[in-house]
Amino acid sequence: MPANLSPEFKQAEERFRAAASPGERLACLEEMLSTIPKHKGTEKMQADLKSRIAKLRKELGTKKGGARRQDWFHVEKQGAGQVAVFGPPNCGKSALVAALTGLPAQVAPWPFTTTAPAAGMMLYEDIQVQLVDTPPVAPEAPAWVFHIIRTADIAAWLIDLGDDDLLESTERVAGLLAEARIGFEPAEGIVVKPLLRVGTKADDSQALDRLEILRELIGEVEVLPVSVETGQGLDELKRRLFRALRITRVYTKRPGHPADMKDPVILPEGSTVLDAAQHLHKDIAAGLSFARLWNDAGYDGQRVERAHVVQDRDILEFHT
Ligand SMILES: Nc1nc2c(ncn2[C@@H]2O[C@H](COP(=O)(O)OP(=O)(O)O)[C@@H](O)[C@H]2O)c(=O)[nH]1
Ligand SMILES: [Mg+2]
Repeated sequence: MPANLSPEFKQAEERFRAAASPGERLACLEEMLSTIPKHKGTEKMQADLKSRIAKLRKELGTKKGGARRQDWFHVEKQGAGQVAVFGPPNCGKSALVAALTGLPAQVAPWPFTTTAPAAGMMLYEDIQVQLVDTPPVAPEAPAWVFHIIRTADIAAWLIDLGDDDLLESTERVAGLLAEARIGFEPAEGIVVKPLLRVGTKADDSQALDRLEILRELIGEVEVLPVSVETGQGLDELKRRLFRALRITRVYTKRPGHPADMKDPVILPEGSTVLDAAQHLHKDIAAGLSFARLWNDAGYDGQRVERAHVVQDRDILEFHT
């Protein structure tokens, strides 16, 4: 046996042994390959892993990815933004993602059903926001869970208000995030991520008491109680996720035509009229002299300059 196999590798190997389906075995083998130390002593093992992966892929009929080869656990961003939904085991991640997106919830518990992250689209008014369900943040979690959290636009930390041990489990999650150098306050060497804390299973009869107990640990930070059973908090959660994405929707119209209210241009907060034009077409931006603006805040076709900062739901008509 070559020395210096990482804990990540050993964990993936353990999961491989316990894996119940070929898909799971494939995911574990791929993780083993990505975590195996790359040196002479492991060359034979690497080759062996590669051939087992190739064989399994063939069996499963999965191709090796498109032109841009990505790690298998990476979730390509779709829609107006990506939210990583994470938390301890059984806190209600899959149930919440299912309730907000219609993605089927995996019923049996990790690690025997979920291998790769599952993503679904949440409709918010006229845009789609991508929610990524993840395996639990736990000591045996695969390292890529943190990759998902790091690369998402925002993170939703689920805290189980139905769990008597929520203090311990919340501290455990906090510790693992710190180890992965993910933080939610600016600090040295830390990836800072916009965060929403969500208290799940708010329908539990003791949910409010537990929320009080939780406050002693985390202070007066906001925790939004939600329940997929009663629907409590779900609309508010959608609104907060949208706000946390800090995007601006702009609708465009051509002179003499009604605005196209179906397909907004999605821009980062603080974008200008020129940014909106640029997003539509380089030529429109290049020839742009001004725009006319309509919105609920009182604009009714007035001229605005190229540097004018647009607001969510503005309607613009570009003039050259
Ligand atoms: N009472 C109640 N139970 C919930 C709620 N959300 C999830 N659960 C239950 O909690 C368990 C774990 O849910 P699941 O979504 O699989 O958790 P995950 O492991 O975090 O993905 C399941 O038995 C769910 O039915 C909720 O809002 N209220
Ligand atoms: Mg789950």
